Amino acid sequence: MKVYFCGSIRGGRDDVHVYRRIVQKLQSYGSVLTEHVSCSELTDRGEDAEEARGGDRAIHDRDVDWLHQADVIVAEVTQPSLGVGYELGRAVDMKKNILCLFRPWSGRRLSAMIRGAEDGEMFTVKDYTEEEVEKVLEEFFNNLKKNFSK
Ligand code: 6K6
Repeated sequence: MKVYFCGSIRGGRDDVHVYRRIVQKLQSYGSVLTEHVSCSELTDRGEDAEEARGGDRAIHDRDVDWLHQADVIVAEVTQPSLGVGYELGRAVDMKKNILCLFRPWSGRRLSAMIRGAEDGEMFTVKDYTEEEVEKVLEEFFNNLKKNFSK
């Protein structure tokens, strides 16, 4: 299974430790196309080797290509990020299976365009605490496997 993980980069890197924990768990279900999003060395400043290679267009085109390849999209949406919102919009259009993870204890309120996109089928929004993250992912992937085998 190919998993596309979305997390804030230029939107701010405060939650990178949570991204790391999510990606570690996701790797037990398949290959994570966007493992770099969880790397603590990747800052929000844009001084990244990948940028030097091809700039923002190369990043965009490669990520959209990976979105097409992905079987499932998992996004941590507590830290607002334009890029993550864009990826989710594109993924909806591609009819991908999507899980959005939000931590209400952050004091933030999730965008209505994400919360309101929940449809009980392909687009799931799950409120969680950091301690619960592995359990929440287990539940989601167990259900996903059941639906795949139907
Ligand atoms: C490093 C530091 C800043 O920019 C970089 C290299 N950029 C990116 N490399 C890979 N994926 C990226 C990059 N910038 C954005 N993305 C994609 O958008 C990721 O898949 C994230 O899920 C999302 C983050 O968007 P912003 O708007 O928070 O950057």
